Amino acid sequence: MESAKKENNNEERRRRVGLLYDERMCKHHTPDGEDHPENPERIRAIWRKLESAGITQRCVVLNGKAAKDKHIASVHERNYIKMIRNLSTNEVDPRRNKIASKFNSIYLNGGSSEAAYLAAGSVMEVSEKVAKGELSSAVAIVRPPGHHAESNEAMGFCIFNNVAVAASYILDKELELGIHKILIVDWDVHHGNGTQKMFWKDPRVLFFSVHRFDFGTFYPTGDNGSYTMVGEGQGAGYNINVPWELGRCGDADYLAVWDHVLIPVAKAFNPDMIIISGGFDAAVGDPLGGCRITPYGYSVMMKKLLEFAEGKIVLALEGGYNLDSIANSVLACVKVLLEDKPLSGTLEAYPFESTWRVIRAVRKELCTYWPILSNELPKEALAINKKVFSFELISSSDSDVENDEAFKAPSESKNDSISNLVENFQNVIRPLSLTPFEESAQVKAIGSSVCWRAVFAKTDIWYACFGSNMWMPRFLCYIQGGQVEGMQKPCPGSIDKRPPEDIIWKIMPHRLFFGRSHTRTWGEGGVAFLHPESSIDDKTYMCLYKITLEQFNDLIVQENVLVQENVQHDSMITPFFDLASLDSAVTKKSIVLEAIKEGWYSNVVHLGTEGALPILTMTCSLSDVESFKSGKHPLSAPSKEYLNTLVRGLVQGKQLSEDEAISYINGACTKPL
Ligand code: Q9C
Ligand code: ZN
Repeated sequence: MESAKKENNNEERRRRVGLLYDERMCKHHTPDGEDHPENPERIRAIWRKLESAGITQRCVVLNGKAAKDKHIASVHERNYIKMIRNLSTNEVDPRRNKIASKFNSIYLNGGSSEAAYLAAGSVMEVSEKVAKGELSSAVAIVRPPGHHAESNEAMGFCIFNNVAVAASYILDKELELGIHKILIVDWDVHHGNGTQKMFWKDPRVLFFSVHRFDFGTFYPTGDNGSYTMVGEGQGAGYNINVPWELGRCGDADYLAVWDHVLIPVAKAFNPDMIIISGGFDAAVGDPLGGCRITPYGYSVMMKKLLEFAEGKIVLALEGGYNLDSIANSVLACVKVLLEDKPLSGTLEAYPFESTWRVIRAVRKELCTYWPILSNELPKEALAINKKVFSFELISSSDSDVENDEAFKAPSESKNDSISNLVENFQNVIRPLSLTPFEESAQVKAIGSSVCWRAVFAKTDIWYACFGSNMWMPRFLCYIQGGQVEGMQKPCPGSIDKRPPEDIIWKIMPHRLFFGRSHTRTWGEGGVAFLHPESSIDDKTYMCLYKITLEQFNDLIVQENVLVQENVQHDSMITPFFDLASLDSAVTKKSIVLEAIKEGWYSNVVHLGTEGALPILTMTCSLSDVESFKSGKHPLSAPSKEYLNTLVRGLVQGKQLSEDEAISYINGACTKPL
């Protein structure tokens, strides 16, 4: 009954959502058909997704419209506009290639000029309709993107700054449209350098950008994306940058920024309209961004913005290079604009420690302009974070966090390790400041359907290897997928394909030996094992990779050949090695994983810690060692291919010369166990 009433209500005040798409914007592509991440398939994929989800017929569909030079001229220089206008439409034109090569990360072809005018004009068009109230909100699926474009310079796949052109246009018609203040939210993974410059001194436009910064090394590089860049003159305080220190940021990080920076400032600024520079290259799966916002994350970010400016929101596409990710993310955003049903999904458990550091820095820098930012941040969030990161595993007894009754949703999972994990997290994590509408989602995320990957992606460990994985290209097969010289079959790789964050070498007091008659990867001959127990007489070279607990789980699966037989393996649902396993590995030094007892590398050994992170390796069980000793299983020297790989690892890792490496391995093969 309640829901029927709701539906009626929605029917009455159905929101008119504009959707702009125009195939002519696909005519901009690389001149020779070379692959490029910013390609026409991007907007086609989004459009197809919206069509097949039945969304287009529920929206007001609009065609593109070219911008006029006089409107572009409010943010771009006349000479630059002229040059873009006069780009030839010929299939081949060496002069055009020469122009493109003068810019950073720009290609041009015969369709580029038309597409650039359409992209800018289309964002103008939908913005005007939203400003007038003809549309409640709108999404402009445009390309080329715009936010890197500066007044006289194309860059970063952008030609005209579509969002800046539109915002200027709307404010120039201030008296007619009644829009006096515009909030631009740039959630593209890259800093919106162009937009920042164009409104640097303009208090009518509050420019907010959250982006990977990596201390100035991430594109577009340099200091412009720093949180110290707050605007100037009348515009001081109206430019807000949230620069991530590293990749891998996800829903929890973005929502923390929403809750503790953007939303409080938006309340104070009280915009008449919001334009989102909606890049989706911070989405999980994006090849350039390295972040992990889910479609649900985008929908929550969107929903929170919908509370402002009477819902007058324009979403303009910027970057985003994984076709599935961008299509699903845009779909999630449009659904929010249609307001047809409450959001559902799961949230990651907690933001990075560095996220809180950045939020603190931003708030401090801007609190003179936005006094609401002077308040202290909730302390407990930080304390909880530290605990998880330093691996002081928390049992219910030593938890210093008060129990939140609403938080104790019963676990639906019958699996023991999951229940343990849920229990651990219930004890260490409290919801962030939540508005009622997400509270249930957060409880659900941690209570009943833990997305272990999202959680484990935030937890680093050192994986120590002593075999072929010492050679980085071979190890990367487990992360990125593939097959290197000497391997007889490819690896599928991890779901999280990012390379290790750090690599170090250590020598450990454990016995290295070689056993088994053959392996599927290397053929005839033995492979390396490590005696799980230490003995000071032994010295083994170990290469340590800093990877996530998620990647470690995917590694365990592949090391034990559990994948190709069964693609949808249990490990997709349940991690083999969870925090409870880690707890026992640390206390017992080594733990044989029940679920993969039949594998040869099912024993995870805790070798110590490095920078507060545990060092873990994988080897056989103690009983396997006994079987090797008794001769029940053969001890056997490595195949030539396998030996080569080990030697390469040791040599390229600058541990030993080639000769030394060979005699090191031979020594380990010949010494009795
Ligand atoms: N070393 C947008 O997402 N990368 N632009 C160039 C050169 C350019 C991204 C790397 C990335 C531009 C709109
Ligand atoms: Zn981008």
